[in-house]
Amino acid sequence: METRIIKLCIHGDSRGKLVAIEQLKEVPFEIKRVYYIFDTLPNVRRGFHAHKKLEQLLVCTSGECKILLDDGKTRDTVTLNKPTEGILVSGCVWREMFDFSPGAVLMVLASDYYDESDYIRDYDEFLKKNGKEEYGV
Ligand code: T46
Repeated sequence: METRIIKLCIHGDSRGKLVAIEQLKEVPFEIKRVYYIFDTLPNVRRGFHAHKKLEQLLVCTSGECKILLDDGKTRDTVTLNKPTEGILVSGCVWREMFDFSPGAVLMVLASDYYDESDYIRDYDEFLKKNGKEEYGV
């Protein structure tokens, strides 16, 4: 699975805390796009796709949410609930986001501009591309 947790450094003083993320430093790619997901209801599940090339760092800057990551062979669920920790997702990994707490904000730094042709939104197509057999999902 081409994913890993990235710990982000806190610059704190008596006024509060600050986290900085720079391209090719905390993230191993050039940042072309930033988006964030908020006001997602607790019973909503989003995502349901993989990317062909895009690399992303996902940080839950406020509240909590869960991310299911599936490379066609193994499935992991990661809980994001710290503004100082993100999950780096590279390679063709199926993702679903769910269990958003009230007020959760999921910020995503992406290596490229939005491009619908980079999405694989069909799970069978994803498994075929990864050369894996479906395994009872
Ligand atoms: C991902 C997960 C973590 C844009 O117009 N520009 C954008 O940059 C993005 C990300 C989305 N959109 C439009 C496309 C749809 O009409 O916003 C709408 C919602 O997008 P989507 O259904 O793809 O959202 P999620 O939450 O299922 O997935 C998003 C990202 O699309 C995806 O790359 O990895 O968050």
